Amino acid sequence: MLRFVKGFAILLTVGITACNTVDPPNIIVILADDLGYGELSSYGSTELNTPGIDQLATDGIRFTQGYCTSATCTPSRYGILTGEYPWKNERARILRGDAPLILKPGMLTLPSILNEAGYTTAVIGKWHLGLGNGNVNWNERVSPGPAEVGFDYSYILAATQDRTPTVLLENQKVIGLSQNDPLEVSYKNNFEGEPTGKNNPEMLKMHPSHGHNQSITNGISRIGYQRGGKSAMWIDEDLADTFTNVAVNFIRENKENPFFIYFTLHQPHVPRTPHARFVGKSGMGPRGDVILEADWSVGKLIEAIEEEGLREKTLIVFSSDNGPVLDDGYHDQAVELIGDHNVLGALRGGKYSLFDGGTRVPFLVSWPGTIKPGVSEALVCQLDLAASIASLVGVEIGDGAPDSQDVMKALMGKAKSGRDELFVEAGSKVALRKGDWFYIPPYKGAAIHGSVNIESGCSTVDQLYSISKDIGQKNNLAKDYPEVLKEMKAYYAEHKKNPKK
Ligand code: NG6
Ligand code: CA
Repeated sequence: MLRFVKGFAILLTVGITACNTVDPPNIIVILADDLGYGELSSYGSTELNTPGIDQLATDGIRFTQGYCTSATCTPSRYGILTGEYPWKNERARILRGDAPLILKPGMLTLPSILNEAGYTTAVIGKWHLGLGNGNVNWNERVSPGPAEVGFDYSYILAATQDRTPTVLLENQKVIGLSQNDPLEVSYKNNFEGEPTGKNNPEMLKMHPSHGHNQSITNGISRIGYQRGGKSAMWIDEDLADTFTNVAVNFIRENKENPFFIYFTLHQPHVPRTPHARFVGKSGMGPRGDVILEADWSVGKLIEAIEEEGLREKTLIVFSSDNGPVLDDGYHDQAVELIGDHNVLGALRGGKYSLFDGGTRVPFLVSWPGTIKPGVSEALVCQLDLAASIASLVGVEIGDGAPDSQDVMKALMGKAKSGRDELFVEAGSKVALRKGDWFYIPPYKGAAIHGSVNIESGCSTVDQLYSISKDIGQKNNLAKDYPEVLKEMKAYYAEHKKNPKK
């Protein structure tokens, strides 16, 4: 399926620069977890100061209409790595910590494209795309996993910080495991004698507000059960330092050849556990503090790139896997201490929502010396990274990454527009952005997700919004523009197939 374009191969081997080809830059895709559109200073936040990430806005392009494909994590990440809409894959939904890998081994993926182009590829941070075949023995190498879908190196948190197993894996082996204390994981039943958040609240330093009352690690109860593996359990407060150090080392060790890092931050997803250095720094409690911690982490990566003299040879993309949420299951004062911080900017909705707040996210692309800094209104999606980067490095993807569009010109600031249309999803529900219009079909379901207090976007009637005139999606124009509505519905019916149930 992959075909390595000859010109680029020559370029690599002979080391000459063809006039219409670029030297392959290192590529780093940084993904925050649940960071909203309004949370960076560069996107208008007056309450949080994010100089680390903002460097990428200053020396790169800040996209105002950059999207992920889904308002939750697993499907959104599926979209980035495969270039396929997550609603086409029944299994691309929020996964348990013991779920099997939902990518097919050997399939074309963003890292496999770069592998083909001679890059050394790594994923460092949160994975949440499943591991193994469904019956994992955590005490052996877990396979298939990142290596089987194009990553040469992996250092990952298996699912989410709030799900078992609460261990890290390096190259698909649990780190720090002792043979005498094997790790077992279950999402059905607790293991006999093991404490839980539900039965042993006295052991908790952070209490759940909904769910999250099963196995306890480090004074925090999670979703899912586990037993054993005590020597391998992570300390939440150290995760940021660990992932940052691993990424910095990877950069230093691979500086001679092109590399790709998919650096997936675990912040500000729950449980929010800032290192002591960041506690109290935001004035917003743990949620704000971990955003500052994530910002530090990104700053450290950029610093390492600069120290190695690689800044002009490195393309960095920063984005978020879905929109923001305040109370996502723990009492951590995210709601109480939010003050004037506007997580959404002018958008409506948030994580889990069909409205723009679910999927319109910070989106920065920086490559000093090659990309001229600026602000772009082009419609671009993380889904497009696969085809765009393939075109940049000269790999033909044939019928792989089927929904990914080559928008490299827009990403480089050389075109004002990106893609013309985009389907976004929340759970099993899908909406359509086309041109300036945003269409949400009628859906049954509560208008507000009760536990998180976020508008779902569900309504029993058709919804049609003009994004340029109504960024907050307040005025439903379905009745005023029957012709547009008809066109949107027709396009939707024609292209949105294989629905998830
Ligand atoms: C939800 C969890 C939420 C979060 C989410 C996944 C409960 C009550 N809520 O089911 O806390 O873990 O799944 O988030 O358990 S995501 O960003 O990884 O998609
Ligand atoms: Ca997420």
